[in-house]
Amino acid sequence: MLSVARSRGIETAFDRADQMAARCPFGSAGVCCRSCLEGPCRIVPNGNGPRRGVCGSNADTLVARSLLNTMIQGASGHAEHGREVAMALLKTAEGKAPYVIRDVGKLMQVAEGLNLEIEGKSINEVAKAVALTALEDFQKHEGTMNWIEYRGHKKSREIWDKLGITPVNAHLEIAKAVTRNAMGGDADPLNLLLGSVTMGLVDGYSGLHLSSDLQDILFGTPKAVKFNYSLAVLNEKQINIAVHGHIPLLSEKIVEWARILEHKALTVGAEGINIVGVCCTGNELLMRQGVHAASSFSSQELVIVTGALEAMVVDIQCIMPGIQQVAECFHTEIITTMPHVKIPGATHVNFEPEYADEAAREIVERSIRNFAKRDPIKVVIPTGSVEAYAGFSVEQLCEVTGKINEKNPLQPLIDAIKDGTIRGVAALIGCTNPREPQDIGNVTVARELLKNNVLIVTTGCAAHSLAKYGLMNEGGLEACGDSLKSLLQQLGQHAGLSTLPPALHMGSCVDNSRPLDLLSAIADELNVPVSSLPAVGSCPETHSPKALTIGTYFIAHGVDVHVGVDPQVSGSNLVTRTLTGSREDKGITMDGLFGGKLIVESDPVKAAAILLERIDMKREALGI
Ligand code: CUV
Repeated sequence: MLSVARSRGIETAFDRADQMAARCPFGSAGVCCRSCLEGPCRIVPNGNGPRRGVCGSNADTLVARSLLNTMIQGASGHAEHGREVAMALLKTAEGKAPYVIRDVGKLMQVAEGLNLEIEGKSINEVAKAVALTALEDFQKHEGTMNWIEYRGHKKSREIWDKLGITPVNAHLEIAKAVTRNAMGGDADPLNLLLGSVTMGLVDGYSGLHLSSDLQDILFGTPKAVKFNYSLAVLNEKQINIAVHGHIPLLSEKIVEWARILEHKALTVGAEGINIVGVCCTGNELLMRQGVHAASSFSSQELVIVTGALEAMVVDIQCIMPGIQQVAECFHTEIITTMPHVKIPGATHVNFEPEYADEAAREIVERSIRNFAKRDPIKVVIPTGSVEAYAGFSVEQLCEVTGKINEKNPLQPLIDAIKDGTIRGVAALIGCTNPREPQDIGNVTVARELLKNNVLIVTTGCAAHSLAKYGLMNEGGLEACGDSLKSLLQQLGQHAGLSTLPPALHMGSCVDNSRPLDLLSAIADELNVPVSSLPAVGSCPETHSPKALTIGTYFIAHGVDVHVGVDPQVSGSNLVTRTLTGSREDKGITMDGLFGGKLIVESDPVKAAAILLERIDMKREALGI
């Protein structure tokens, strides 16, 4: 599709990435600062030129501040996601929004986990109490975030409390981080790095855990489901609507309204309405509804280049403004839906949970009307989509393993880890990045680990890569080492499938709560901290600050995290050493504090080798 775009003179992110080839050395090293009007300052820590900014900040301070800045962005995005969903749950419980509670069991389980009274209460009363408890995590001024009390692993929590970095409420912590990062604020690089860890925890608990829990309550906890991946999921004969972004509140409704209005599609000569997913909104829908996925982040513009897309509906995050320029070459209508996320030239259909039905209906009707404007000569849809299985929530996994050990569903996994059938667990997460060859890093790390019997769980656009390259269906078993392969086959039979797929798709970026829930449960069974487990995270192709914040949340639990893209901290030896150093090294390191560290390696084969080494190191320390 890239060559189709180029042959038609349509510019995409891949072309712009080429034009941007020379990276700014100051920005890359994290040593430029635009925090005040004394600057902008850029310093040269090891060469000829100024070694401090006008205010006296040195490279360590600048690099730590610029990292914290990235973390603030990441944490804010996910916290806002959580808050939006909490508001939607509240309005649903109050009968003001047209959603229903699809998973009452999960609602009760979450309410109990939050120590809420459920005896004698109606579903809506419990849902309201859960929503208000969630919203407290953006309001309270003392104590600890409710979701950390509920979901945080006790042994990790002790470390955070001792360091004084446990968040009180998301908005308070974000405001504090912005303040400490401003000119004249915090200048201590180590203190700033601890501030980054707090952002990781804000992201993890007010963003990831809170969102996954509440979305499961509203839309159902994911179960094994089949979907197809690639641009070939667009259907030439149907009205195609792509849903893109992150929050599934509106897109769930669009799926509903597409079914209701299917008959209208026939009146304009289409054979039906086909919803396809892009990025994490796509992940949300495929996990719960089996909606086909068309594209990850990098190639989002190429969905439009097919010429067969009637509308691309976007909510928040990871939406390239470039989609509008591409859409103007076709009949595709870009529809923004959030008041704080608009694109010049795009149509805006405002979304509020109260008016979800009206918004979804308008969007589907607009798409139906756009079908008449499609130019058949411009339509190019690649062929050959890949079948994939997803929906592996912790609940779904335990349902499968519970068939082997009903009393203790995790035991079969723990036994497999202990006896080496599973050498370790890796969460393959994060994005694709137009500056990197798409999917190669994600797929290579996964294949290297699978070959070595590492169980892969995956989320986000990394999951798109693995689905596209066949690692979510039976054929992908050839990538696995022998012991992992037979375990997946054995478990699959209990799930009523011929095998579990090599890569277990756990959902969107906010669903990075799920791998951590799995690890926490295993750690509890073994009575060890999460940091003792032979588990790692890998983010080979990230572009997003959110992925770095998620990585930090993993590190705060003592899980090593690999990043394949330069995190822009090389301007400070102190910051680099603190993040990437080992516990045996001199000075303070993340590994020493939390038991997990950052691994920066752009070569995916080398990265996998390092991850295996760390897995083996943790196995040895555990005595398994
Ligand atoms: Ni949140 S953050 S590109 S869509 S995973 Fe995809 Fe996932 Fe990264 Fe964005």
